Amino acid sequence: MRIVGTTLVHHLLTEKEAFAPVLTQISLGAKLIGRELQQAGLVNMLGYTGGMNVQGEKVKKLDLWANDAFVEILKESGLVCTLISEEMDEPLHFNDYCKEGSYLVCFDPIDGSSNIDVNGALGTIFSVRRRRGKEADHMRPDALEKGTEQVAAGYVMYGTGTILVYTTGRGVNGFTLDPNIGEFFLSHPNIQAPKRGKTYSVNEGNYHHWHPQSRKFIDHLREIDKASGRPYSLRYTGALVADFHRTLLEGGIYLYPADADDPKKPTGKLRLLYEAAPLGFVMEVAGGKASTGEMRILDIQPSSYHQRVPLIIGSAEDVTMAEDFYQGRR
Ligand code: FBP
Repeated sequence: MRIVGTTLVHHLLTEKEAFAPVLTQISLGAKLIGRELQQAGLVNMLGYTGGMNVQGEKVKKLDLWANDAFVEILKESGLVCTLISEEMDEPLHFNDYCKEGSYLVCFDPIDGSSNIDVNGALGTIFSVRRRRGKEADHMRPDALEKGTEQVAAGYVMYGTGTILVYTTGRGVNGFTLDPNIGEFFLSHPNIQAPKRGKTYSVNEGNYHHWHPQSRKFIDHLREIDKASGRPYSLRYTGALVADFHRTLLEGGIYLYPADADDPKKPTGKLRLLYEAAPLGFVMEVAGGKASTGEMRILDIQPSSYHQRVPLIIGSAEDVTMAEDFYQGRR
C-alpha cells in the first residue's frame, strides 16, 4: 500500500529555522544513495578503493561515492559554509557560501560500511550546526561546540525501505520514501522512545576487551530474573543506524563501550560529531538518553573533528541503569 499524506518538503516548511533547503538536499542525497545501493552489485560499486580514511579504516567504493555526492549536494544548497565528514581528514570550507545564517554540517555518508558487500542495512547520519564566524579560521570553534548546539540532526536508514528521521528539537519525525514517485512521506510522526526495552545491542565479541563495568552491566542484562524482564535479547546488525532505529522505535539499549585493550579504541569506536551527538540529540528529543556512562553525550566538549567516544544510548530507564553500573552504584 502506498503511503500518502504529509511530504517531507511540506513538513520542512513548518520549521522555524531557515535550514529547510539543507534538509531537502540531505533527502536528495538519501534518494541517490538508496538508488545506488540497489544497483551497486551491477555497476561494480562493491568492494574497496584500496585507500584508508582518517580513522585508518579501509575505504569502500561506496563510502567515497556517497561522500562526494553529499559534498556536491550540500554545496548546492548555498547555505552550507563548512562540511565535516568521516571520509575527509579536514573540514571542507566553501568561502562563497559563508554568510550570516549559514550552516556547518557534520555527516557520516555511509554508516555500517561492513554491511555493504553483504546486502545488509546501512545508514547516513547528519548533524546541522550554525556557523557563527564566517572565516575558515573560525571553523574550529564553530565545529567544536557541544552537541547541545545542534539545530537539526537525524539519519537515513537504507533497509527494506528507505526512511529519514530528523529532529530540530521539537519532536522526532520519520519519513518513508515512496520509490515510485521519489517522495518522502511522514510515516512515523512524533516518535517516542519506550521508557524501557527488552533488547541490548552490542558487539559482544569484544567482551573480554571491555572494562569491568561494561562486562558487569552486560552480565546483568543476561541474567534470568522474570520480575525485572531479564534476560534481555541480543540484537546487533553491525550498522549503528539500523540498531539505533530499532532501539528508538522498540526500546532497549545500544552500546559501543571503551576498549581496555585496543590502543586504537580506548574511547570506543564511534565518532562524536557525526555519530554520537546527532543520534544523542534524536534520542533525547524522543524521550530517551545518550551517555558515555559517565556523562551526557550532548554535554561533551569536542576536542577534535574525528574524536571518538563511548556511546550508551536508548530507553531512558535502560541507560540510567547502565550509568548506575558505570558510576559504581551497582
Ligand atoms: P563506519 O561508519 O565506518 O561504517 O563504522 C561505524 C560502525 O560500522 C557502526 O555502524 C557500527 O555500530 C559499528 O561500527 C560496528 O563496529 P564493530 O564491527 O566493531 O561491531
